[in-house]
Amino acid sequence: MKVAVVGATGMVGEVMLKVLAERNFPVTELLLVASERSVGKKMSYQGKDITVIGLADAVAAKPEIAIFSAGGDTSLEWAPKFAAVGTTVIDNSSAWRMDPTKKLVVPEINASQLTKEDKIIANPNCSTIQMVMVLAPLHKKYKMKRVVVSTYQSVSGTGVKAVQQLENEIAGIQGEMAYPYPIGRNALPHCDVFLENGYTKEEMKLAREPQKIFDDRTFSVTATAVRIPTAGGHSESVNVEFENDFDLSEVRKLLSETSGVIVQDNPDTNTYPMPIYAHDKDDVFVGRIRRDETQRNTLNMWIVADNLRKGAATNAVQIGEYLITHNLV
Ligand code: A2P
Ligand code: 11C
Repeated sequence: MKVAVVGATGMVGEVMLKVLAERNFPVTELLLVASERSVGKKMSYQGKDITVIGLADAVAAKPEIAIFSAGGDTSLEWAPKFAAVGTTVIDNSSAWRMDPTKKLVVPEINASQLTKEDKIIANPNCSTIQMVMVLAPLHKKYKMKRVVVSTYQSVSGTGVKAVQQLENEIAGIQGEMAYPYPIGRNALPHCDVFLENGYTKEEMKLAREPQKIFDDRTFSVTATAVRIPTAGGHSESVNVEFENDFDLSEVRKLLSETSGVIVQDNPDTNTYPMPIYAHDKDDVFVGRIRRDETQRNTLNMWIVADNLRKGAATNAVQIGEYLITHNLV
């Protein structure tokens, strides 16, 4: 496969290259693509130096697959140009997610919808992916009615500038600010921009994307998204009300049998998911599984994953693997 990574010099791009190599993705030629600022720069992949190229040259090379993580504007402008030359684009930005003509895919849940005709495929938001990975088997069994989620998101979700802000604050250095306030020793109830309804864009992604992924509008999700001074890994407190009652040991069994989900849940040994443990792992971790004692058929959980891995790069690479193994590219 001739594969292009668009946004190769960015935070997700860097993890993308790591994941492609680790999973032995069948790459015959790798095109590393970034902005004009980076064209000509050399990057290494599996011990080989590759020169970064621009978008127009990448389109002209007609890769079979292009994995985009270069921001929504770049995706909106360039994904259709790749699609027009026959490339299948897997896009990490929010540009195409809610477009009714595009599929929003978490391979473990809904990759079977994909066909050869899907030339632009959307990767969901990081905090959505880790939540739906855990909700999917439970929804199938007990039918969700309503989800209340509060997130504790790492600065890596914002990008390099935010990671730098946190590092500068820790080192006591004055530098450029990615957030309107200090992030060290703080918590900002503000992820992405505010919308007219008073919610942030991140909160609305959590509310809307799961319905599209499950192709089901019979349940609702409400969210509060918070940025905390963690370097890698998003955490979520998730409260789910089901139509049907559940048995806690059956919930744990169902989750432990779910591919890509690891149950870490033992209060006796202080075992629960944490970003420090999920960092650099492809799985989604769930723990603190307990019944909400204030309401019928309702469950509380704590879900953690590496937002740059399953939340972004790993999920995109898994979509690519699905396309190849099912002859869709
Ligand atoms: P560059 O490094 O040349 O700016 P991050 O989200 O970590 O900031 O990374 C964004 C990625 O998207 C980088 O690889 C960046 O390249 C790339 N990028 C940003 N704007 C463009 C653009 N207009 N065209 C192509 N790539 C872009
Ligand atoms: C964050 N979820 O942590 C964001 C990052 O829509 O793909 C990814 C933004 C997106 O702030």
